[in-house]
This record gives sequence, C-alpha cells and structure tokens, in this order.
Amino acid sequence: MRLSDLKHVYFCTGARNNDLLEHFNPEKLSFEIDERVASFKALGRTKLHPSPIAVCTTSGTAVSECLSALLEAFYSDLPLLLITGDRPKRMHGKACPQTVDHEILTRGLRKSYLEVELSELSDIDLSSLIFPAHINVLIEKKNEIPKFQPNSYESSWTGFEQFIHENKSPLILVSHENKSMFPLVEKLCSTGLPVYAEILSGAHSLSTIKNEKDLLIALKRGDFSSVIRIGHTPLTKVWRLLEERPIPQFSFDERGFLGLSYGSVLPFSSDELMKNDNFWAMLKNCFSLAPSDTTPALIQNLLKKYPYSDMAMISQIEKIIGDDAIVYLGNSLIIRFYELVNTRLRSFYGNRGVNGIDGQLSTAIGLAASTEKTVYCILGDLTTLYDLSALRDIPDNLKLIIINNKGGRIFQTLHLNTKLILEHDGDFGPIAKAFNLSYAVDDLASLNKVKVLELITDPDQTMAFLKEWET
Ligand SMILES: Cc1ncc(C[n+]2csc(CCOP(=O)(O)OP(=O)(O)O)c2C)c(N)n1
Repeated sequence: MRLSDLKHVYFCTGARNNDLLEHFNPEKLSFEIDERVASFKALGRTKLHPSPIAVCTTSGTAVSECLSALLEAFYSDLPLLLITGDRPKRMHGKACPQTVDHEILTRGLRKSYLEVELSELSDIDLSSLIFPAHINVLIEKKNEIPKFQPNSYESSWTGFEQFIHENKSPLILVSHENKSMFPLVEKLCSTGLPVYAEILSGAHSLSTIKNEKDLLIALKRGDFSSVIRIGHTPLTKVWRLLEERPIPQFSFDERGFLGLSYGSVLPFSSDELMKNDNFWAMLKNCFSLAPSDTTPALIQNLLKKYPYSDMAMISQIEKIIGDDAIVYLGNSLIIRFYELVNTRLRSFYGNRGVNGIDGQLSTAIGLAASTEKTVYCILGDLTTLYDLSALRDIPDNLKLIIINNKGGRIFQTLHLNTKLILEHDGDFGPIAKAFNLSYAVDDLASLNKVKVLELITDPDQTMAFLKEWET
C-alpha cells in the first residue's frame, strides 16, 4: 500500500507540506484549517472501516495540535497516520524559523515512526507500518540550499572579536525578546551603524533602515559584510534569505539559539549587552553607510492607490489606536504588513516562538487579563476561525480586529498551490452574534465601540500593492 492508495487524507494548509500534495490521490483529499479538527476527523473515519487515514500537516505547532487524536488512536488501536512536513536536518535544534523536533512530539503516541527525505516518500510501503504511525518528511526547498559556506567563528568573545575584525560592515538586526528592546535599539542607532529593529522589538520606528524593502535591496547589493542578530529568531524574510545566501552571522540570543543553520551565538539578553563594555568597544571598529531611506513616499502612494488592501486597513487602524495601548499581532501577513506601515513606538506582542496560527486569540485574551491597558488583537480570518471557542469570553479591555481577506493569503504571496488558500466568502457577523458579542463590519469609527470589528479587504488590491512594492 502506497501513499496514493490512502482512502482519505486530511490536508492541513501550510507552506512546508505544500510539496507533499502531489503524493496523494487528488480525489481522496480534503483541505483543513485546524489540525486538531483534521486529526479527529481522520480518527472518526477509521472507526467503521479500519483502513489507514492520514492527516498531513506543516511544521511546528501544527504537529502538536494532532497529539490528542493520536493519543486516542494509540489507546483505541486505530490506524491514524500522521504525515508531517519538516525542514532539513541541518536546521534542527537551532530554533530556525518554525523548526521543532517532530520526532520527540509523538514519542509514546505512535507505534511506527519513519523519517524520510521527500524523494523517498513514494517508496514507502504503508503495510509495513504499525498504526498509529508518524511519517516525518524532511523537505529541502530550493531557496534554502546554501550557495556556499560562510566563514565560521567560535561562539565566544574571542570569536566575536575575530568576527568583527574580519567583517567590519555588519547589519545589526534586532528581533524581539519577551520585553521591549527599546533602550538597546536606541543605543545601537546612536552608533551610526545600519540597524533594523523588527516590530516586536518595540522600537521598530527608531530603525536606521526604515523598512524591509530597503534592507533587502542593501543585502542583495552586498552592502553588509555580515549580520549581528540580537534577540530571538527574526521575522524578516532577510533572515530566511541568509540560508540561501549565507554571510557570516553572529547572534546574541538569550536562549542560546543560532536561529539559522550556521553561525555563532552567545547567550546574552539585550539588558546584558547594554552593560557589556566589550560589545560596545568592538562595535566601534565597524563602519557602514546606512542605506538611504528611499521608500516612504512609495508606501504612501500605494496606500492611497489601494485603499481596500490589507496594508491600507492596517495603516488606518495603526493611526486610530491610542499610544499607550498594547497591540497583539497575529501571524502570517498581519505582523508583516503592520511592520510595513508602522509609524509609532508602542508595545507589541505576538507568538513568534514557532509562529503557530493556533491559540492566537486565546493568547491575546490572557495578555489582556494581565493588564488594565486596552489590548488590540489583530488577526487574519483563518487564524480567528482556528480559535473560535475563545470568543465566549472576551474581556472588556480586548478589542478583536479581524482582517478578513477571504482566506490564508500568505499562500498566494508565496505562489503555492491555490487550494491552500481555503478561499471563502464568509463573514464573522453570525459568529459574533452567536457569542453575543457587539460587532461592526467595515466601520473603523466603531473600533472603540464594539468588541469585534471585521474589516473585509480586497485580496486583488493587496496582491497588486505587494507586486508594485516588491518591484
Ligand atoms: C497551527 C498552525 N497550522 C498551520 C500553520 C501554517 N499557516 C501559516 S499562515 C496560515 C494561514 C493564515 O491565514 P489567515 O489567518 O487568514 O492570514 P493571512 O494569511 O490571510 O494573512 C497557515 C495555515 C501555522 N502557522 N500554524
């Protein structure tokens, strides 16, 4: 029995598992948002006809969402098959974006485990497995294969000294920690070196490089000899690009992770770095021309030209939210677009440990329960659907803003199989009503009057904006 013989596959939408699609019989596939739901559906299907039924997921929390169904299958002796898309081995154990140990996750919950390269997948004979089973597929994307090996340095202060000595024009990339990195970013910017601080650092608008586009242009032009990263695993695609186009990287990450498949790291937090004279003395040996800021006018033009794009809606929200509010940003496009249009300094939060879209509303509710400030939680439509039952208890200081672009548009921007978008025409009005929540749609003036504000955007405008922005 081969994968294409499976009676049914619940395919949970994700980028890493996109390449697995072609291995299944298209007539036996259904597409799902929520891995917990998908895996229980698979379990249910095995009850009457005990033939293996699969659930296929992307990496990260998408896998852990299947554990309850797997546990049930284990003790009920049902033929559930979990197939997970993973990153290549060289990225494991380093907190590379959305990379976790899938094998450990299902230990004790499966009776067979296989780890295979994508090219080996079609040779697997499923009848050799004992169920429930887990097949983890290591998927190498073309744009992640390093073109060459950069110089490497010891993860020590001596290594850092040598790194600076050999790479005198670094980019300083500040991502995030569990608290604001403002003081560090302010001090870094005063050195005159090129600094890009991401939105969750709490100091994005201080960056000497104003946006990701300028950063990408400068990187591709070869302006930077190297990257000094400070904080947890970054969000920017520049970071992911460094897998394919490696340049030396030295990280200061309080968790002690490399965040890429190569480089050096010292386990220092931003507070510790602030006080470390050695660090600042070494930076004095660097020089760099901060790339000029070429794009604010372009952003303003595009925001006017595409008023129903996700970016234009987020930009309007950004202007309305009070300065002392907390903003919780959902994963995928929301956090990226907010960073693109952000002009303010404030407290931002998100779940960027492994970038799951699960539990986002619940996390924002918990955050709101621990503060008296107003928390504005901005989520995509699929992300909101994932966490619907959290709607039964929205605290008074939480405002949920749903950017409904009618599907998971991240997959459209990545030019993946269009089925992954899970395009729909629904709105959240009936859902808000069912949970007895005050609700408004497409009315920004209602933002502070209702608990749920839905903004329906035009995906064509968003894509046209992106196309012009990226050329
Ligand atoms: C638990 C989990 N499952 C799957 C994914 C893969 N994933 C990343 S973004 C995304 C779609 C998000 O859609 P939406 O919330 O509508 O945001 P948009 O892409 O439109 O910005 C999915 C399924 C994930 N990150 N986490």
